[in-house]
Amino acid sequence: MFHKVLIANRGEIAVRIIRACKELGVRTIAVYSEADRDSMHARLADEAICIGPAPAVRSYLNIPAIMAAAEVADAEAIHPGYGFLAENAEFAEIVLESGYAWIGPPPAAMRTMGDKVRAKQAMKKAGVPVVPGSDGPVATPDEALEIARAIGFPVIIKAAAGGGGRGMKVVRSEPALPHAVMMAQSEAQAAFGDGAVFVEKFLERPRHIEVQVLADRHGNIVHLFERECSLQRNHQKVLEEAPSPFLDDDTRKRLCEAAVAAARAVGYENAGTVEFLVTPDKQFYFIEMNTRLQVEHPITEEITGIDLVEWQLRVAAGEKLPFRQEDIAIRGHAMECRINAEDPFSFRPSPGKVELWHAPGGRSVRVDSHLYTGYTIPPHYDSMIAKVIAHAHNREKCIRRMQRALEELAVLGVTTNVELHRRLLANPDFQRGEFDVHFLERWLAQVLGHAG
Ligand code: MV4
Repeated sequence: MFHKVLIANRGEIAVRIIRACKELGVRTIAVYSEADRDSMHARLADEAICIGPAPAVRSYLNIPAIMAAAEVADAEAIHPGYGFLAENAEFAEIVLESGYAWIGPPPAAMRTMGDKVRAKQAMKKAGVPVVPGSDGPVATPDEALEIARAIGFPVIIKAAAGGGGRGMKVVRSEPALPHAVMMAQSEAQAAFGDGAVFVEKFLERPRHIEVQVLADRHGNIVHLFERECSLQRNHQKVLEEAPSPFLDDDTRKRLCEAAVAAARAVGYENAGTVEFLVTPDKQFYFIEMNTRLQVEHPITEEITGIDLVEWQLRVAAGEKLPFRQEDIAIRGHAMECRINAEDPFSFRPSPGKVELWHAPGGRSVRVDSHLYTGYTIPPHYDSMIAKVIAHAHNREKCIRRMQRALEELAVLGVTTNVELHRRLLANPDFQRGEFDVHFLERWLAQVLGHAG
């Protein structure tokens, strides 16, 4: 195992990784921006190095500053967490070429999956179902029209360099297509420096279900079952659960096996997530792979009993996975509520001083957070301040446990979205497990419509 790991991140995920390192007897190096001098991650690590001013481009995205910190502190390996540089293949290459271990997948796998067109082609070749559409990028509106006529409207135009919902356009009729293609191309060029776009059938009312995979350097790849991530707003997940209340055992098995095939096709190593859209008739289609640890990884840890960050470190150090697929089972149900410092209905960020922080506790309640009473939430980064995770024998008990946990939670001084979670947990459609990727926004429009 490594002796010393640098964590190139902040907030709750830096704290989560530091905790895993400590439990493995690994020394930790935190990096922090000038806005994060008093942050929990800088305090908990064995060493902490300031890497620049508050704006992320000058600190958490500043590759030379992070590499200098690794050199000065004599790091052996670098864990990128999520966001920031986590899916930057160039950063991973620099880390490896500088002689450090990269606690993440091979850069080549990151590159393939980062290009949504190449990813889709690789998946098709591997026999993983993909959404019908163009086989590669479409060069002209006429080419897009030909494909759209063949697959039928509605279609969706996506940027090859996009992902996570960025750079998408839904087109419902023929006359609207040429303009949408040109707009999508110029927007993709401006946003990503790559104007390539592709066309696929727009699936109505799908669910977003993703599969956690874990792979070592010796060719062993396992899945850790799925997470139901349909409850999102503006492509930001709000509440996630595992397993999905929608899947039957047969669909689950085929979905999870497809995820392992996806990982194998790109030579994947470390932890990763394969995202699928699942239609109301339970057809599933690969959409993208996230080549990093995800925010919602704890719900998978709760239902499988496997510590994902521990295994990220172990496989990056060359260890073999000691469990086979048959050894991994789903135990009960888990849910995560993302607690953000924001107005619950306008969603405007609410940074500032936390006058009181009281985390819930008790049986099978986990809180992953970097907050403490007296901490000032800086305005420069994302607004997530805590993840409340509940685990129980079944979904109904899990909802009750989460409701109980949120009743205990107290945050004073800043506005949070806790009330949104309370209302969502009480919603009959949610309680029956009946929702798709558009549910939350539809419901919010309804709730806000009545309020206004
Ligand atoms: C789609 C889709 C329907 N059909 N692709 C959004 C995030 C990214 N990972 C993929 N996304 C979608 N891809 C096809 N072929 C629906 C979504 C989608 C969505 C689309 C429009 C508005 C809101 C959405 C919320 C979640 C997913």
